[in-house]
Amino acid sequence: MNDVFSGRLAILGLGYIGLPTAVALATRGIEVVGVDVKAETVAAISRGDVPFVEPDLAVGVSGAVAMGRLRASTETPQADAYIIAVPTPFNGDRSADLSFVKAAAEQIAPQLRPGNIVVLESTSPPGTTEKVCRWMAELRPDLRMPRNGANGADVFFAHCPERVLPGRIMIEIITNDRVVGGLTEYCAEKAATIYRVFSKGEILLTDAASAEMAKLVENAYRDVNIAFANELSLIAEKLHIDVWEVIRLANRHPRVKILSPGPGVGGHCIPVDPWFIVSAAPAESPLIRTAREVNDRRPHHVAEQVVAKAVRFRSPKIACLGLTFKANVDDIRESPAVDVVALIAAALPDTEVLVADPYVDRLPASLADCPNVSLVGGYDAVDQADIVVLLVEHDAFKAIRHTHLGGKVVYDTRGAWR
Ligand code: SAJ
Repeated sequence: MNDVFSGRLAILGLGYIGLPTAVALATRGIEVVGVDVKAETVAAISRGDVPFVEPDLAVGVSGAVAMGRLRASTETPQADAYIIAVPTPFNGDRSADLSFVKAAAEQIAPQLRPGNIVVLESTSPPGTTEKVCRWMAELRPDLRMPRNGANGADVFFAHCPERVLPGRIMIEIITNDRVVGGLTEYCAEKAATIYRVFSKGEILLTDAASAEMAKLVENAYRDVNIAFANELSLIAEKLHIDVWEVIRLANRHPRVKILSPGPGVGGHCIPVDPWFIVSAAPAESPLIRTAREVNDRRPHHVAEQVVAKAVRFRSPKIACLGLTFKANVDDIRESPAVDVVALIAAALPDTEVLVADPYVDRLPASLADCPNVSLVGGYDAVDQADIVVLLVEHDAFKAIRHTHLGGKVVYDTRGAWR
């Protein structure tokens, strides 16, 4: 069967994934209601505005709202299908905090009717889609829930992890292959009808736990590979070898593709998801755990290197270029650059730290309280500084000419000025 969904769809969570998904569906004719607990997010989207920067998203939101296909609300309406796209942070013990998923399930439950589809998109440990079904079953004993081998469920549950890259979301949401894991085969087939509305990638049907695990594994794979690059950078420093040159040469082997060292691994996914695997099977995952530890240690190492350079000056000024978690996005969630700045400022309380980032117009709370940290323009920061630390390779920073950096101590953590 190759059916395509038509009807009304509610998306719970209008963040980096929920909102682009809402736009992808609405601009292809689906009536979408976006639901968010934040009243200001709902108000912004209702005006056709976007609460965060992502290329091509703003035009999609304003178009979908103007066409009357997308509206936002703080209340969960009745719909034919529901997509849950809320955050899944981790708890103190690094297990997954499913409280937002549970709250979403509790909001949907009273609205459920026979024939509805419920898709969990939030990154979740294996077994979570099953849990969502159980939570809803408790609240709605009148509905038949899907069981393998049994026919005739009233509601169909599946997990379809998002896999888009921030900065390329509106492209990748259409072109990437999608994994759709159902609680039963029929559930997967029903959920796939939603993704056929807008996806040009292949839709791969599987069971829910495999889909959940595949997503975690994708990000753990990347984390382990970045950790390898970061470890190489430490080894090269010790041996006085240029790590970028070594990687450039090694990558000319047809089966070698080493990633780039940097000041650490940020964002909401890669530093979080591997812990869900480690907490589910701790004894079996020493490599994944170690990779996390190697990457988490990076901001400390970078800060220590900067401090070691600074003590050679009497009263140096340090420019830190970049605060976001990666290049050309405005997202500072779990950003290692923020940590590096905070660590330098704390280690050198009498030293002025000038921070610049074209995507950030206000210091985050963790830096706003540091009396020796201020936010200035990129060229101002460079001009005034004795030490220039490149933390994020935004295009605007890559364009800074070498002549501008002359006479300064330069620490390029991204290899962007080579
Ligand atoms: N980084 C490095 N060196 C590299 C590559 C990245 O230090 O060679 C750093 C970045 O600077 C950043 C972090 O790693 O701090 C993560 O950046 P990223 O671009 O690798 O990934 P994200 O977090 O933007 O998006 C990832 C993607 N996952 C994979 O590529 C396997 C994306 O496809 C997922 O949808 C997303 O996580 C998610 O939501 O899970």
